[in-house]
Amino acid sequence: MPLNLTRSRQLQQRAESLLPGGVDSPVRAFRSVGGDPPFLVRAEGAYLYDEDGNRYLDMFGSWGPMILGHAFPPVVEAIREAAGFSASFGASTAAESTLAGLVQQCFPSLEKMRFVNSGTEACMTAIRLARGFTGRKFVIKFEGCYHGHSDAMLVKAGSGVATLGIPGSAGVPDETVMHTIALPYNDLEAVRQAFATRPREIACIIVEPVVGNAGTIAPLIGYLEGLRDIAHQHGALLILDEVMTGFRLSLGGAQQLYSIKPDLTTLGKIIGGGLPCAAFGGRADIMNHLAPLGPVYQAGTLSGNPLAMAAGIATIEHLIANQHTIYPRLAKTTAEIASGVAAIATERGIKLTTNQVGSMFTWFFTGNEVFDYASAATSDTAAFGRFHRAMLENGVWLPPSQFEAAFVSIAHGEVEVALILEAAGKALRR
Ligand code: HOZ
Repeated sequence: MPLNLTRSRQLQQRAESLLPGGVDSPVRAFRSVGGDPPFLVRAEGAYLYDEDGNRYLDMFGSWGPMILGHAFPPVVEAIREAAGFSASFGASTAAESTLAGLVQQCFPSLEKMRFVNSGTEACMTAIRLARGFTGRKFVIKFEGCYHGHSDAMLVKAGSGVATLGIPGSAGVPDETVMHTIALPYNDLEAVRQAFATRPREIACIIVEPVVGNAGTIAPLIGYLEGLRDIAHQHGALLILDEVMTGFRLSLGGAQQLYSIKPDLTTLGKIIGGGLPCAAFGGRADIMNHLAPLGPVYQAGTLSGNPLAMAAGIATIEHLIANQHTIYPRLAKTTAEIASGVAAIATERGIKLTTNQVGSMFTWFFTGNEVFDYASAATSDTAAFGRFHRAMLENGVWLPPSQFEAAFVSIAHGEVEVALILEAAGKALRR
């Protein structure tokens, strides 16, 4: 039965007259999966509710932040309390150091850090800092990895750029990306060659340690260690972009899971408990190059915003206190969902490759193993689009792109696993 989305369509018309594409971020427009997005009015736990009264099981978690589920009471309470004291000061507060202390407890490699408002800002500034610290210009990134929408990173990017099937972005002059080197993920030889071609010119390697923005792709054994070793042999820095993986794959993110100590790390999403917040940090000698201590400039009126700090503190305190139950449970629930649907596909002769790391996963509509962007791109995106639309009609909201990870929260349990398997049983057709 098609969903009744009458009010959503009215709201979309108004939105389209005021906002380009009716959205504030391109992938929300559902262009690559066909159909139009329901307009949401509230969410609780693992469920989203739209303006027409439809309910959906949330499998994208606001693109990652909602690890505790929606409207988690301690987070709601913390935001409420902070709001009563003012939404913004633009001056220092104790909460910034409280959150920084909690982050450092989880990520010991962040000897110092700075809070910003988005993953884009965190990555853009971490790269500027790496360039300022090393005095070098070139940056290595990987195809299908997405580090926000700063000019230098819009080269062979994942997320919405891959979703829309475009090479980069108009408005980015060639001169701005001439120092960005894009290489295939999981290929150390390509990295060695890049350093051999440009010895002493490469400032840093930035990588999603587990890719989420081309769909979920895990690093091959030894890959992350290899990146660190090659970078360090050549006097370059390793930046782990843990905007998605931080606090998600383990309390200490991918760097804890894979025992890799980067020079710099970027964090976002979960760190703000759903409010706009991100951070970058790492070695103190590098971070001390930031203004006002050093010559690398960065600033932000709303950085360290008190509401975002409060939501982040409440979220991370809960994760720390319950880490030994939360992370194993998340991985178990995710495995049940990911492999349960994969089994249905196999039974029906549908080619599906399932990649899962902790509570991130992707069903790629391909028979090939997916280990880099080129292999992810062998997916049948039209088949994914049909699956997405059918799942939505059956009450399950997947990320609206083949090239985005799905996320599970602590609000997902046995009932939700059963619900998604039932929906997939109806949606998966040859
Ligand atoms: N980093 C987010 C997921 N790839 C972006 C979400 C969006 O594009 O709206």
